[in-house]
Amino acid sequence: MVMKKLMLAICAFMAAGVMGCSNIKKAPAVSLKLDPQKVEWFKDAKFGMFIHWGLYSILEGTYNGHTMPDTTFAEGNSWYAEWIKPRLEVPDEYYNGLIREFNPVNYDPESWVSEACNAGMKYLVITAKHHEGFALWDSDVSDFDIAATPYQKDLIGPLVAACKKYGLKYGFYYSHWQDWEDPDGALPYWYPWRADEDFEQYWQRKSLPQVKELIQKYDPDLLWFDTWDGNTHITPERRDELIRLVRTYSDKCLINGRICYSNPGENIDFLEMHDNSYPKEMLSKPWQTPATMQNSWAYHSKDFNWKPATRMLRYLVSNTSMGGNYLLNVGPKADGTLPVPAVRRLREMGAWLGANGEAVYGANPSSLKVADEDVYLTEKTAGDEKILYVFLAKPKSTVTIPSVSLKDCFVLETGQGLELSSESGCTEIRIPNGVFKDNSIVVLKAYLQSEPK
Ligand code: FHN
Repeated sequence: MVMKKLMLAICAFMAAGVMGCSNIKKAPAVSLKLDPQKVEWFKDAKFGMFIHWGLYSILEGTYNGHTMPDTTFAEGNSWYAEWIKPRLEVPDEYYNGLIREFNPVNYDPESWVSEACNAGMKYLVITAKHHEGFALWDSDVSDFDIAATPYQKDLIGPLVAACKKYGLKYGFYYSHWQDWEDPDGALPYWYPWRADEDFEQYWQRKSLPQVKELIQKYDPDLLWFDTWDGNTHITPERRDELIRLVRTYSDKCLINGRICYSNPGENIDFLEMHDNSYPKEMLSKPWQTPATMQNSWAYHSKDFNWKPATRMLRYLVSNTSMGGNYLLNVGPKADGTLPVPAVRRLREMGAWLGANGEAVYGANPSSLKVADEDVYLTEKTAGDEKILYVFLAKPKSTVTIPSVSLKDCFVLETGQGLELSSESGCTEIRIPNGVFKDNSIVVLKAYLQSEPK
């Protein structure tokens, strides 16, 4: 295997020398813009599962008696367990040696996918390679991959097969910039800046070829690249080179804005917010919030900061009302099992969506506004009728919808009819106390009266 990769690298190097550039640069010209119709599924889907899984999962946020966050280290003040290597100063030899321990014998991709489906999620995004540099598939251009573990078997292929079987869209997180194992990959900001000509080596030798591999081997529905504020090596030229590569080998794969967070350009397919960040208004493109269930993305056995399902549902509803998606993370354990608190929350969210999903999936933001931060609105069109959905995150006795007249208003889950009254062109909905039986979000459904012709 090592030999195979060495040979491939030599061939690529020789070809680049003979042709003066890599094969990737020779790809035929393609439009950098994807047909907007191909983003429609994403806009309708609203809710996806993010999965952070890699060698870091073995450490579970603790190394050598130190648990993150640990301020005795200069950069140790973070809960992000997938950052344990640089933050708790784990030596390279030790960290990269974890490859000899990674053996997820309980990995059952169908059970992951069925949990995602039962939670009401419509797509899934897994860290094919995070900043640590480790590939969850047998990569042709790197030996720091699953083939070098005791497990040996590809982890991505069976997950893709399970997604196809259950009808879930799937995508890959790929750390195209940070790579802490590659001698030329970018490092965290407190390390010396990688010289641009060195980074270019990594870019051509590993980053671009691995993205091409992921597309050619697995045909993903989306690619999730990762940069954030501040300086990166991702110039507009490299951003466009990567977009071109994706468009050359896939005519459907969506690209997120974090390919170059500070300058995503016009050709990405959706904007990606900062971690756990929720805009207060509509944005110019489809967008998504990547969100944690705990503080950490990767499994962290001492991070007990689990968010309640009701709070996470509120984030989902809030995003939906403003045209955004919610990509909620799960950090599996190194053995391949999902943490119990994550599963419980997924099932609670799925139960709520089972009753109220009609108001979420395929729904659009409403042009109507209610001046109450505990009320969210979405709209749908069904034939000639316009439907308004009103989400009540806190108990209320009345809600006034301005500038419209409504008819047939009822509680979506139970069908209980509600009284309406009109005044000065507004409609007041009266809600009996008994509607709020627990602390879950209550959804009302009403029809908008059409204007007289
Ligand atoms: O550094 C990563 C982090 O580990 C995690 O993957 C998140 C997910 O949005 N992205 C980066 C930080 O924003």
